[in-house]
Amino acid sequence: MSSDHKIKTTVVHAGTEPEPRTGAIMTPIFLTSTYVQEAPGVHKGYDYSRADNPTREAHEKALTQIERGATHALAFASGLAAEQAILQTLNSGDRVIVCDDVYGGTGRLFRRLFAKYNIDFQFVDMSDINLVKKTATPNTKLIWVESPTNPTMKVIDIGVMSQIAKSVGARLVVDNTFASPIFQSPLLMGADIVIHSSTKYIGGHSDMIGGALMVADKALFTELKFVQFAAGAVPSPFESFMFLRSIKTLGIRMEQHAKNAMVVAEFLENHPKVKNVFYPGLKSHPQYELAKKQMSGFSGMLSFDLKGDYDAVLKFLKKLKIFALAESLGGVESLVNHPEKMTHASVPEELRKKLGIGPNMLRLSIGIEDSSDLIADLMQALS
Ligand code: P1T
Repeated sequence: MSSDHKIKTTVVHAGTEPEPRTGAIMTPIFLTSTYVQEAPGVHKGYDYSRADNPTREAHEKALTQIERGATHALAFASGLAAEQAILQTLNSGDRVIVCDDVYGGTGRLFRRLFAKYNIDFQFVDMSDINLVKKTATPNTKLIWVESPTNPTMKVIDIGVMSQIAKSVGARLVVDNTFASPIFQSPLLMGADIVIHSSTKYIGGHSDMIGGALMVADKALFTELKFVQFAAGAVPSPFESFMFLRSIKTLGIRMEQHAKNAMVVAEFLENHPKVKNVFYPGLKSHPQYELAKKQMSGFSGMLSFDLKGDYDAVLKFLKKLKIFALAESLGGVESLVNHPEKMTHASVPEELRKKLGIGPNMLRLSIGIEDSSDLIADLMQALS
């Protein structure tokens, strides 16, 4: 697929070519673990499916094509498996600077698992650029950014983080899950590795778990491909097929998610029972100008604080009819999540308080339904 096409065209055709034997327009699901060899080591390019599988190959080709600036991509069994592969390139004693409000599971992976191997994770507020500059040293091997962040929707300046990373010889990792490849292209802003929880917008239908890494450098790809092969956290061919199918509608889905989210954010901002709304597309967002500069759309995620006590929050959740109370995001259906008790329960309490993730905060993943129905549902639940 040529990179000259518009993204909505690219996603429809990404990774897929008619199958040579039959002309099948969709890539077949190659459910095979191994491949017959003519002589030892003489084969058609495939020897074992943990290393290579034609359906996964098409999936990875599609991932390369949809993330602008990417030359290579790798698919993993989950977003966290993809993150783990990056960490497995580090050595004991290395340092990682992480934005302080990463997804709870990412923080847990760092604090509870990889800290055991003497990797030093420094969680900092990355909206304070000087603090990041002061924290970066030649021992810093990765600067790890999520933007917008989960769930407080902070927007981090990717270009500036790239300059800081370069100044100390570190790699810049950007978790692009919330923006999706449609609305933000970190590799074009100096990131070395983009990560996605494909479970979210790339999959888009709340029916699969998956992860992706995209890079613009062959040597870095080779290093990560070795980890993928040696550690083995690969998706199954069936899931690769499903992701290929999902990617085709990513463009139109994201357009609708973002349109609906803007309507919902404006509705909530003007509602007397709502205290704060966190959505990068609102002029009241502290980094609205930065969001406008580095994103081409504001995506479908927002958070807000409800006025009143925790009982009021529980009552509101019970009354919702369209929004389902569930973890995860990025599917076609609208979801509501309580970060403090659900997705971010593993974040240390003190940090959660500092970030403002309290009992009254709710996070919405805005789906692709008709926005008037979403507003009506929120309105009746708030009444
Ligand atoms: O769940 P998994 O596919 O392993 O992806 C982890 C992950 C990574 N990065 C971000 C920004 C994420 O939001 C997630 C997963 N998040 C949720 C399950 C959630 O509800 O926030």
